[in-house]
Amino acid sequence: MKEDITNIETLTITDIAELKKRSEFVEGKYTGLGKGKNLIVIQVESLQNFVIDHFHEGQEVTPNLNRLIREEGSLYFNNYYQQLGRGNTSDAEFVTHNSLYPSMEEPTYTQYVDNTFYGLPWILRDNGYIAWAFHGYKKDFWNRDKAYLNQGFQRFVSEEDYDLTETIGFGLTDVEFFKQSMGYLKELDGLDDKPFYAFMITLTSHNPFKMPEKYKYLNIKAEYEDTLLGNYLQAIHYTDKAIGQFIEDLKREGLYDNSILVIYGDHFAINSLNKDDQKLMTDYLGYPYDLDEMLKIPLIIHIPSLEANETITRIGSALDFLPTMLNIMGYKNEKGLMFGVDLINYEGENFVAPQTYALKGSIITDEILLEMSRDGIFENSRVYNIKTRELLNPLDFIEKHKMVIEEINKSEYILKADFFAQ
Ligand code: GP9
Repeated sequence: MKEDITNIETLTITDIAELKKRSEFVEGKYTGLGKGKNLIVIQVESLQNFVIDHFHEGQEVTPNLNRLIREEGSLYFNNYYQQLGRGNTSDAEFVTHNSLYPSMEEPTYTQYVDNTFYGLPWILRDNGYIAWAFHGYKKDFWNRDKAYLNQGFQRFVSEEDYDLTETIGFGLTDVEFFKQSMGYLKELDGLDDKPFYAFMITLTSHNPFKMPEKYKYLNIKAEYEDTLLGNYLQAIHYTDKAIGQFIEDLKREGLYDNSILVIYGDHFAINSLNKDDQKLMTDYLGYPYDLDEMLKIPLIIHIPSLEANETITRIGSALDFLPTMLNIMGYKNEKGLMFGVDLINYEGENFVAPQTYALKGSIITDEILLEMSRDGIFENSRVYNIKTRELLNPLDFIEKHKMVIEEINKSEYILKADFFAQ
């Protein structure tokens, strides 16, 4: 069966009412714990979930992230997936902030640069915050400088604002990025008597993950020396160290206890669709390195006033970030529509609908992974039980597949129609 999965012409009144209902604020667990506090969100380049609590030859790969996860006040989402379109890292930002699917035609920040949005920066601003973005690379990369205006950022601290005292790969090292950003955070702190939202994007752990000798802190097992995996472990360990130093600096400057700190990965580092890398990873991890493991990124939220520590296993993706954060921050989304759910309080079945590295119509739930066939014929899709890896009949999941396509099409209509401008 070859099907028409193209765009829809309009949203019905019922569709809009249903989306509005879904986007309504519902009080629940942890609601409002972040109200009035600063929010610092760090989007980490290529941070995959498998490195969390992972040891290589007895060495802890991400000791600082692990410590943060174990700390009182931390929520760790260990079943959380990337959601990208053509704009890679920039789409990770877009989906995270807006709870809309990204465009699959062009990077969303380019194609819809002039659209009206009501994502996290705007909602926080409407509630008295100042919102700045930070990234140690060229401001026009991914069209960020232009797109950030309608995303709601009031200032973009980019490469031209930092001293390029030390660079690796693309640009400014993460250690320098965090060190120099602290000056701007101090400027932001209390500015106009307002709390702040700081969105920080790291860079050093970017593919091909080649670190200078002096920053190769791990002893890599001989067989992984100079492989993509060996290089990645070195790079992500370096970034973890930089984050650890930043957390210490936040404490020293008195910002830690008055800020919600969020850390998540933008997207995968090692591609499971490359057969050699898949085999290398499967042998290394001792379990199948398939799409589900590849697309999983960690999400960590630290709330200073929370006297609890929790690992949240409910499935979710970057699409769910905004409703989840709005619950914690205690602010309503009064003007926008969201396709994600609050991962802390939502009780229904959630799903992830990847469109990169799997075709539109693919779906991951807590139980199954349906991967659409490249020939577009539904019967040729691969479906398996996510726990046992047992192969299942795709026809038993056709309703889920249709639902996912509908969701993506509705979201795409919102972008194409510039819906929030109406
Ligand atoms: C550059 C950085 C990398 O600004 O965001 O983007 P990517 O190549 O990973 O999409």
